[in-house]
Amino acid sequence: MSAPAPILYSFRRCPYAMRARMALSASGLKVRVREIVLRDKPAEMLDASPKGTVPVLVLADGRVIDESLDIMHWALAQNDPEDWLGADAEDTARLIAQNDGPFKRAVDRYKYPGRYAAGGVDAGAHRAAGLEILDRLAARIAEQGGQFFGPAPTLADIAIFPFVRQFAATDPDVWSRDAPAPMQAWLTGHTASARFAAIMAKLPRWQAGAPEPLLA
Ligand SMILES: N[C@@H](CCC(=O)N[C@@H](CS)C(=O)NCC(=O)O)C(=O)O
Repeated sequence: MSAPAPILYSFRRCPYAMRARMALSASGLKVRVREIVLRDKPAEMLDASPKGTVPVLVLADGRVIDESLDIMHWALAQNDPEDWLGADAEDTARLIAQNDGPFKRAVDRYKYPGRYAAGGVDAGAHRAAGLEILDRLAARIAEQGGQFFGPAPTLADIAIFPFVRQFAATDPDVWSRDAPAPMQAWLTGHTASARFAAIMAKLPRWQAGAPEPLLA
């Protein structure tokens, strides 16, 4: 008998969980999804990973992978039919670090200025900081022919687009007016993909004993 499929604790709208689901889906591996809500995390998830962030992948042998990038690498190391790991690793890591650091910081403060500092922060300044990063990425995309490393997506594109989507959704009018055209086209390509639609399917909240749908 084959080992049971790994379990993914996930939250549909979390950009880190999205990128993990994208890589797991691309790898074609079977994964059982437990959709959680952040304000009421299941004890089973916290037992596996006490730090309490999604995504968390629990393997059949009990190993736990609780960082989204590690989940992406784990999945693609087993099966990478679209060669997402084919791009330069150092450059990939640099792009992702910029995203997960300064860009994510700008997105959070642009989107929720009231959550940071008493009296809030200046959303416009953080929007501008985000757009500055996007301008540089857009130049790269234009030069490379559509994605960060040539015409086909690689790990960096997939790891980053869920965060750019969040930035864009904060104010769609600003996005269509101010975001560089290559970036708009890049984002639309990713969010309009069949795989993205599949990994964004709405799932009922998991509770102990409830069925675990397989990731599409
Ligand atoms: N570095 C982590 C970050 C994951 C993360 O921060 N996820 C958020 C949701 S988008 C979370 O679970 N936050 C905990 C909470 O809100 O309680 C990763 O890449 O997996």
